[in-house]
Amino acid sequence: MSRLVIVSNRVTVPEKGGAAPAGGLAVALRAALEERGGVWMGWSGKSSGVREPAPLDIKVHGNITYALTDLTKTDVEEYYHGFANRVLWPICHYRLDLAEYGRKEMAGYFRVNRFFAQRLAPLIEKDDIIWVHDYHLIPLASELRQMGLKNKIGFFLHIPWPPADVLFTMPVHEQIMRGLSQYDLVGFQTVHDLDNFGGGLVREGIGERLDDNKFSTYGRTFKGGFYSISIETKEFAEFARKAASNVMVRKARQSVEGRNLIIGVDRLDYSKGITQRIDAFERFITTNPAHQNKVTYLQITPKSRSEVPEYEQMQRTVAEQAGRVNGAIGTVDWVPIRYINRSVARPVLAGLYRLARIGLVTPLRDGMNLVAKEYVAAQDPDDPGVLVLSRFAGAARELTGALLVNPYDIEGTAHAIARGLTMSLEERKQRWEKMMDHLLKHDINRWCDDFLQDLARS
Ligand code: ADQ
Repeated sequence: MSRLVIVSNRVTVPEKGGAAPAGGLAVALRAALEERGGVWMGWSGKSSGVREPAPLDIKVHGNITYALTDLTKTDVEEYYHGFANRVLWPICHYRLDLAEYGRKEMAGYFRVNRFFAQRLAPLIEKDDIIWVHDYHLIPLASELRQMGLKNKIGFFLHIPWPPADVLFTMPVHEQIMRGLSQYDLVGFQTVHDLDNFGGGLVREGIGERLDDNKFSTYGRTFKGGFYSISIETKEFAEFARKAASNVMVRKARQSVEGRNLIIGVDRLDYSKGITQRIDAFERFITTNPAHQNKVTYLQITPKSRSEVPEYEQMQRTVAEQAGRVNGAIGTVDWVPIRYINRSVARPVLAGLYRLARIGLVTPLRDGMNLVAKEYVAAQDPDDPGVLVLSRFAGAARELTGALLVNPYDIEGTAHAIARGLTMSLEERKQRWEKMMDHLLKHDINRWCDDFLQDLARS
């Protein structure tokens, strides 16, 4: 079996003493690396003012070598905050209005990708398979090919891929498409993203879609595919089952005694539809007064990307909105919305999901959305809750037992909340079982194996 080299913007290096890492993705990628032996390379998260960066920080754990590089402050500003998070992220989430094109940032993005390639190349052996993750590193293969590398290189995009009309508003769209053509396998979350990619190529006359999801463009033929990312279903269900004895979960349960809990869990990001969701909750209460004082909506939202102005603005907007709604519909003995800006340990999160009668997952656009899958996995099989899910999350294509909503339709989402709270046990079980069966068969390990098998065959 070939050695595996994974490259992603950030790397989760295990803590000293082997403490469990945060998410299922890190566990699965590490398992794949352990099995084959290999390297995981990425940015250390540190930045310095000097032009000449320190040598790679190498850490070896068992079969895995972690290789971390620092970046300069300018690199981080241009490549990460500038192009990745202020151009590619909004464009891929269909938010043309938020994209900020700056030549400096675009050049910084390509420069840092070249720098990554220069640092990575000496670590690569002839038969290694290379797996690059996400929108930060699209041009990496192209840089590696220019350095003469012939290895198999695969790419997986964790976020949506937009249709041509949206993508081509980006001044450097052609370099981005050309960058993707240098991989042997380009993986998307859903068939919809894959079709957007293929459609864009054909419509602009820069490539052809051949049989079996092969594409031919810029003098190369490569394979496309869709691989819906998932979670460590069994382990997460086990966390949730055991969480009943956790102190924080017990406290949470006592504090909502006699009320139904609705839960929302998202990074603070405009793509997650949090403001629309709060509006929908308010509408639900004002149009269903019988539920007043009978529900608590818990929104757990750690801050993210605060250096980007749109995110900083959003922190204020959501906090003000939650306060306004609590003021408008709350009573002396009832705070309708509990809004928390912190991360929660994974086992506690599993326990909170299980307490909630409704999981409210309503992104305006999302590559997949793992919260939806975690909510399902955490439910009590004898008394499962209801998932209210945006039809614009990749997960909606698989989680067909959810109540699907259009998150822009505030009344429709309010109606789904009401329907979820009054759904019979029989219907809840039937919907949940269908989703849980699917998640047990399609877990994160299967996602990882499917991608790597196709890459090896490509
Ligand atoms: P994200 O946009 O970060 O991921 P998501 O898929 O929901 O979105 O993953 C978030 C993860 O963070 C979940 O595992 C969740 O449990 C965790 N999380 C969120 N809030 C938390 C909190 N307060 N405390 C602890 N944990 C918290 C991107 C894409 C998604 C895609 C993933 C994986 O935007 O569409 O599903 O990558 O490919």
